[in-house]
Amino acid sequence: MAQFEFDSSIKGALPADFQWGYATAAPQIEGAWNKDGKGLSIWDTFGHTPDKVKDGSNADDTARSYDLYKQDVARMKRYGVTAYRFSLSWSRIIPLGGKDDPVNEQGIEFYSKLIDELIANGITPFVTLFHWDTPQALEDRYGGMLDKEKYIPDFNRYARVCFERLGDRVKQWITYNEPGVYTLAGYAAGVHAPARSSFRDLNEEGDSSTEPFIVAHTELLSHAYAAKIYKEEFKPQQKGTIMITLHGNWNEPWDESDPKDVEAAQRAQEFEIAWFADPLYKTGDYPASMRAQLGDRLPRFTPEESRLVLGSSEAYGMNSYTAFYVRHRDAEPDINDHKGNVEVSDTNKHGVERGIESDTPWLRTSPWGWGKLLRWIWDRYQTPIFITENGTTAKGEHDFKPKGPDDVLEDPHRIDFYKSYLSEVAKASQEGVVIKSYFGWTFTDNWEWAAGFTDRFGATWVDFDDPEKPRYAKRSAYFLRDFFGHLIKGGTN
Ligand code: PNW
Repeated sequence: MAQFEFDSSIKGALPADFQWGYATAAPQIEGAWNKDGKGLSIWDTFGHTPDKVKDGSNADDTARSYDLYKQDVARMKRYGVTAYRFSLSWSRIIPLGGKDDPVNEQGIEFYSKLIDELIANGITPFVTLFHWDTPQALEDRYGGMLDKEKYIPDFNRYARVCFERLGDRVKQWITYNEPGVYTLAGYAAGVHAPARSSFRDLNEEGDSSTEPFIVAHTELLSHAYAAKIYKEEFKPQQKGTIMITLHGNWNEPWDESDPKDVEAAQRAQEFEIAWFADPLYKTGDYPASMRAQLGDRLPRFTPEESRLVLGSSEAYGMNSYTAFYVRHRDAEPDINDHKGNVEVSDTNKHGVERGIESDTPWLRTSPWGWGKLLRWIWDRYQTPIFITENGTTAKGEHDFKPKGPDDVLEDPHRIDFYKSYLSEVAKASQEGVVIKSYFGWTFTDNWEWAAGFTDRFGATWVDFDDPEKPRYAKRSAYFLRDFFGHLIKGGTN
């Protein structure tokens, strides 16, 4: 008897070549922070700075996937995935990060073995070059991405090493993960590495009114150069695809009958998503709404840069989690505003909640917004979408006491989340929105950046108190396996 019940109207809604699995990031799962020649990243520094991480933890061990990758791949196979998205640690591959610095062969060796293990188990690797862990040496030398002239050649060289050494087997490359979250959390709010902002109670240095836009510009340009290198020097033989992954939640008008709120919601959408996506997929330039508010604080593309960026990403990598209500503000925008001068709230004018709570304050289950977002992206950019992250935490998962190695954690909140969001993916796909992949965030519980171990996003529960970091399945892992067996054409359910 089937364990879960599925809606027959969406059976076979996704194409037979649809890829699905889980996404992870090196600093959140690998551990081995100083093992086998790895250099420091800005997240090692951040974790070792007192009072930066909520529970006082650091990225030294995390889930120890560096040591446990074989059992992890075997577990993924049991979960039925067809693909796995993970990131490379730049400072594991080039410990000092720079274009003239030595390559660490042991770092290459680790990723090479992981890739071989995946392929041997029939799992397609999707590889992200950069998931927020800038080499600390580059931050120290010239301020990392604040200096695009020095940074771009270093990133190009790193990308080239990865294509050269791993591109014979990796056919799906992602340059950056969420350039927007990297710059907003690290340079506007100052709550992520490299911990810069205008707020002197929190950070010693930084300028929230300018640096986020400078760093974003560096990310777009360095992405585009790396994509050009891939397409010109590697793609002809290796025949892979290269893209970037953008973050973005859905912004819904607080009062849908007020044209100012409708406009504010669209503006919020542009500040969050079109900031990166318009230069990449639509115009080669930043949205007019951003230029109007930010003026010269927003960098300008030269005509050559604009041509380089537009069309550089071969697909739309999409990370999204939730939705918010937004209301216009009558006051002038704050100098440190990066949201488009809006007020964000959990309820709309009629008191309707944006969704039920998870264990993470910003994240509510809002499938209604996710469905709208899929169509907004498709309508505006007309580019095939690879969903590269989506998922949730659930309350109460810190108290799980496994009764044995095969005990399964019941996580109905996460199952409901995945069921509702994937039903929207299926419906959008039936309508003609081109969606090629789905990666749940995330495979195992991990180190959730500044939240430390307090946010459990995994489909697998990890006992972080045990130095061996044993893993236990959550029920949602089996739900996803069975649901994809229903949704993908020719599947078993
Ligand atoms: C993503 N938001 O970050 C990252 O890619 C992951 O590394 C991270 O663990 C995961 O989502 C869960 O947080 C985001 O506030 C952080 O909307 C914040 C937001 C979105 C994505």
